[in-house]
Amino acid sequence: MGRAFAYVILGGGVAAGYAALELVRHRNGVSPGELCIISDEAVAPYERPALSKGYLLPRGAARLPAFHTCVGANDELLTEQWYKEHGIELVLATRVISADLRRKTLLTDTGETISYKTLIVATGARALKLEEFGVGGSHAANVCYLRNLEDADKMVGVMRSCHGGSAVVIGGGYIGMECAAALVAHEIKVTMVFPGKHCMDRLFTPKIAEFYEKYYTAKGVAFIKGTAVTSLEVSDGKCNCMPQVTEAILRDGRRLPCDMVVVGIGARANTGLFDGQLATEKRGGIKVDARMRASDAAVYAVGDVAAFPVALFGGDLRRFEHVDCARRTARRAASAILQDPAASNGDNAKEEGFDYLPFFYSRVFALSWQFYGDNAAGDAVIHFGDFSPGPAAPRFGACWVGAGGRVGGVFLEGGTREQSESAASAVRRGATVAELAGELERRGLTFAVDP
Ligand code: FAD
Ligand code: NAD
Ligand code: ISD
Repeated sequence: MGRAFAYVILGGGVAAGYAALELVRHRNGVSPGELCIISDEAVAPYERPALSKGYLLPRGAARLPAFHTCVGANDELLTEQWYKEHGIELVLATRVISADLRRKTLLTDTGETISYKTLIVATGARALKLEEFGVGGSHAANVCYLRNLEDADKMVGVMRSCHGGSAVVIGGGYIGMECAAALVAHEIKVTMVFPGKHCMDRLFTPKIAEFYEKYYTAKGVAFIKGTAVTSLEVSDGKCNCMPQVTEAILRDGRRLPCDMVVVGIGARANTGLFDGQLATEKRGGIKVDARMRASDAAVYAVGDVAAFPVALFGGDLRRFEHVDCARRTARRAASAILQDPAASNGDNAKEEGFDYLPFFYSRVFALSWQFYGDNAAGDAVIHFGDFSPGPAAPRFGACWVGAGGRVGGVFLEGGTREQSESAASAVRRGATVAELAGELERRGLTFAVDP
């Protein structure tokens, strides 16, 4: 059996929702029956960031339908009903198991062949498993990953059963930091273990990390850095119980008894369906041009899975695992597919890349940070503001200095909307550090260069 569509979006996450809305809203639009979304998740696209924040709260937690896309961008809430009303075929709880780009067909795990004229690949990324690092135990009832709603439901259940107990968090990145905050809110004692010298080592400087580690320590979180969990002690699941982890064992032999484990050890782009069919980037994304078009002209890739040329970085190929990028690349591909002249990004789009300013953020406890630009820019980082752990509402930041003393990247903790706008604008226009300092000072953030 088979069905045919003009447009198929493969994947039903953030990028899928934003692409669908853009396709519907575009002045050339899509007609009912033309668009299909295939997702192995059981629900319509939603704002994934909610899973590690509002969803995990002990009280007043966020639940669907409140965080379907595109509410994260203060836009319309796309419920299943919305897809129905717009004649969009939402094929849920269905996994695509193979893709034949020559025939323009996708085969699903229900045995259906779905064909397309244009395919948007929005398969996102998957959480790396402990087993990929030689550690067993992911199957245990109290080991939690966090990528989708099912994972989040499991984590909520496990946290509720561990109130007053202890957790080991493996990994000191985004998932580790955000989940540790949620565990503290559930009154669970947390020990974080990761191999780096400090938390969030892909982005934070040691000085920024020191602030957050002190803040977490004051909340009762313990850090064990520069080492790894080499095995998990798993009970054998007697009496019809599921196996449970009882201890995490570190490389140096230390044993950490625990009631639950949360794992956040990185993600990999889901590109496997296209191995040998699409050009890929060496760090794992599907290579696309400034219009998000892949090496096969009928295929576009968006979100976590896409490595695209960034105009701001002279056309360097980059792949980001962040929601703002998913939203913008999705809209970009949708406009390009329907040939909106505005999507051409100017005459030099092909050469210079997509006009995109990288933006990352996180919210934990009462803290909230944003980052704009490139933290690989230049060598020098200037820290400013008050890094002492004392103030209830800390306000500080860091500026990565790029070529010619220009602002390459800016980090702000506790920044106001105006300060964030100054930061974003400084990176975008390549302002000097002095210009940024002046602007932030005028907007109430003292920019004192470190001694
Ligand atoms: P996804 O949203 O992951 O969607 C991919 C979809 O494709 C999923 O529905 C998946 O099930 C489906 N799929 C994959 N393969 C197949 C297949 N073969 N067949 C059918 N369906 C398939 N970013 C931020 O900037 N800020 C945050 O605060 C933030 N918080 C996050 C919190 C969590 C818990 C996680 C996991 C990520 C967070 N991110 C955050 C990252 C952000 O959510 C991702 O960058 C974004 O979701 C990427 O969108 P996407 O559509 O590319 O991928
Ligand atoms: P990450 O790359 O942010 O962090 C991985 C962490 O695991 C690092 O601290 C790393 O040192 C550590 N690590 C690597 N191998 C390890 C090992 N064998 N043992 C112990 N630690 C190990 O990845 P993540 O935190 O798992 O996040 C997964 C995805 O979710 C990413 O795409 C991320 O961007 C996304 N996410 C983003 C946000 C946000 O932007 N606020 C929030 C949550 C999740
Ligand atoms: O997607 C990301 C992310 O989370 C970062 O910290 O890109 C950056 C790079 O890893 C560093 O610029």
